[in-house]
Amino acid sequence: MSAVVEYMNAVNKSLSARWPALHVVLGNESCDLDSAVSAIVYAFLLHSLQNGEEAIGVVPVLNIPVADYPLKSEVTHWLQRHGIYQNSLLFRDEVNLGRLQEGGSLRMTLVDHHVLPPADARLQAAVVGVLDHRPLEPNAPACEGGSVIVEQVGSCCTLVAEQVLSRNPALLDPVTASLLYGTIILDTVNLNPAAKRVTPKDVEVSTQLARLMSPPPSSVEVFQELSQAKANVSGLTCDQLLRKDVKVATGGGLRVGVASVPLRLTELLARSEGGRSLTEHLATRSYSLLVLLGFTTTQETVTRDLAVFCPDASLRDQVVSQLVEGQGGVLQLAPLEYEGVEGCAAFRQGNVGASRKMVMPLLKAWLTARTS
Ligand SMILES: [Mn+2]
Repeated sequence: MSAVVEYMNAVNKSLSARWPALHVVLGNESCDLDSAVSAIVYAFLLHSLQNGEEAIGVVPVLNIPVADYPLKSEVTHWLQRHGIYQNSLLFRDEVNLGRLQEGGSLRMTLVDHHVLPPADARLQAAVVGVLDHRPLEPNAPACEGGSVIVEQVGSCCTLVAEQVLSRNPALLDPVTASLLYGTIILDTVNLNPAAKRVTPKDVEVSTQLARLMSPPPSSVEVFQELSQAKANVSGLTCDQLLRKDVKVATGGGLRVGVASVPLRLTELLARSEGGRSLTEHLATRSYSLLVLLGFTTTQETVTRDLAVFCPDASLRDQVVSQLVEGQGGVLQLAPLEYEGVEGCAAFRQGNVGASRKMVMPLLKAWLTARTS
């Protein structure tokens, strides 16, 4: 068994053994593949560098509630493929960081971000290290005496790999190397300069990692496998699909959920139990209405659909006419034939270039106009 898998299997045990103190390595709240793999491998490195007398457990924490883990389909896929299963992972709602900190028994290293969100600001005092690949924010809190490594490269995993290579290269067995390698390939769109993510260091480090794997990986295949896993929503329920990628617009006393789903909307609505899951979703999230944006892409074609779900007919008609007519009918909406769901108006969107970035301003303009 790979050492990184053994380490991860021990993570839960180390917690249940009640370490007097914890050193948590925390990724950002999107919990994308970069955050998850960076947290795991960097925690593994820090753990390996401790001397035996120090009674502190170093553990990676995935910065989402455990219930959201199935939504991160490329993360679940890549970790499972390397022998790391959900039961050896620690999620944000499974460990009380606030209480640990109050007891003075928390240290934190932030990976793939370097500023805690406002809700976590009180944890700042516990931060002893940062490893991030985005430009340093001007208002970033100083981490005095801590280990701060911030460098703009395509993937935080490039920086993690560089640290492992220089501080404890023996950790890089084929499994650990592959975990990092795949993440760098996904983040840099297969090291493609046209995508404007990749830097010379990403290329250099991923080449070094590839040498540690046998047979040598095909970066094209790795990229395809991870992109497909990311788009794979076959196992998700309607409710999970609606939570996967959602933005909220508010105004005029209304709260509008705008959910993007990688499916034809006819397929989503078919999974909605005749609209029951939409009604429940509206209630649990306190939305006044839901706008659903469906999209599919193949090599040749892109499809986009749009639907407005709102039990209140007059409100629904208002938002529908705004979306149909707004900005000279830019979205090119035409009614969609489908098995009806009550309270739902669905359209095929002729303008397939118009993503949520174009829909949101239309909605916001409508919400603002309601206020005045
Ligand atoms: Mn990242």
